[in-house]
Amino acid sequence: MRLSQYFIPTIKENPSEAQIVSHRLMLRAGMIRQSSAGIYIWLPTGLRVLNKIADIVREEQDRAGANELLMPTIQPAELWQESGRYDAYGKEMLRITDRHDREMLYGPTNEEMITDLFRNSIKTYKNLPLSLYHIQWKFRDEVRPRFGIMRGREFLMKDNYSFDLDFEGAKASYNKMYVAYLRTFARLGLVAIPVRADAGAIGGDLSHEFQILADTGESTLYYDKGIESFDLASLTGDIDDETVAKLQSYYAMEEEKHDADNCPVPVEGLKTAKGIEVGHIFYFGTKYSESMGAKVAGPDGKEVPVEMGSYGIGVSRLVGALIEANHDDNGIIWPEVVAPYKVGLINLRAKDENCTAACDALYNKLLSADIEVLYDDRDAGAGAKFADMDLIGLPWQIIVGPKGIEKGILEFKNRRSGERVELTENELLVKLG
Ligand code: P5A
Repeated sequence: MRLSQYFIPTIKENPSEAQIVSHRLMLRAGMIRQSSAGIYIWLPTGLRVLNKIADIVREEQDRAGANELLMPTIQPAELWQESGRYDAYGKEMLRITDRHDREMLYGPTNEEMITDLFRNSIKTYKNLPLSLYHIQWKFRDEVRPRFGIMRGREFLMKDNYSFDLDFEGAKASYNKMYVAYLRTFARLGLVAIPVRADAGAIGGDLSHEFQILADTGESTLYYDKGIESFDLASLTGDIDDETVAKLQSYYAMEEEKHDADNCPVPVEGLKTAKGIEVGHIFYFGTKYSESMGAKVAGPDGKEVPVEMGSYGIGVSRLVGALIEANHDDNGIIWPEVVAPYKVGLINLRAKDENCTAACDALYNKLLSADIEVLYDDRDAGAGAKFADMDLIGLPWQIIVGPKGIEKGILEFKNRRSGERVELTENELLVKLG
């Protein structure tokens, strides 16, 4: 993409409404714009990152044997009246009436709708276990939307739902998702600590939150130092049951549930930190299947309510969490796997015909090699171009000026380390390939 044609309204000054660094940088780097409180427009750069995160989430869901489908954002109130949550959900639910005066709502989550789909489609244990998910916008009328997309009212969630015949099956499905989550966050280069959690409004018996450590996090955590020996950011390979059991045996709890007097870990073995909740998984048994009559016939022919779990990842929140974990004073530093483009090409002298011809040729070569490149072809000063490129945070920069062209070399900069090396074009293409 040529910057001269790209819609990326960057901002020089710090926006006064932004309290945390990720919100500030997302506004400054032209990734999002607020439409109304807690509701955002995703601009091209923000959308590219959002889609890349969603792709990684999707790959790990598919690897775990889950089926992707897409449920609507608007749901009928009846389903929620059946489960008993229509009143319980309170003001956080955005309620809508259609032209026939039917009560509808903008879905804050999809347990009811998926249970309805299940009861209309599956009748026997022979079709189990079953795992269904979608990546869809949700709406929760949060009391205090804040920190940009981190706590939005409209946000993108991956939500998965598992169906099993019995508790053992449900536990296995739960652990499968637990592993998928470890892998997903590790692929994003994040340390996400699985924390034992209250099931809250979703209801249930077993639940973990996945928390990214960050000073700006909204939760305070207490956890066994031993967890650090797991190298969570590298857990991308096969993760066996033993590792899962070991990790789950470690103490990790949110402040509200942490009881210092009865904590199994001595104070010196305990760490405390702030966290951002990027995922939350629940086993809740027959809570919805019972109230909504989702039953399957078991091997003995007897009908039983199906055992369920639900598993959420805050896809849009992850954009903010990734920036909290990857930035410096100059801007964002994208990990390669989610970077909006892999490399930025800076033409230092757009008015110079030779320089522009060389940059254009290199740009085309990069495109032919399928390397995602953002080309700063604008007629602007070098300082402004460097500042913008650092702010946007692409992992690599190629800096091309008339002097280098004479010598047949290009400058290649690593955004994270700041290291600059001089390379020939071939060397550079090999490095990026
Ligand atoms: C699990 C999937 C659920 O809704 N039902 C379906 C269960 N869980 S949850 O914890 O309430 O939400 C899952 C994840 O969504 C993100 N999230 C948000 N992101 C941005 N803004 C919000 N207002 C918001 N609320 C929830 C979190 O990452 C959470 O873990």
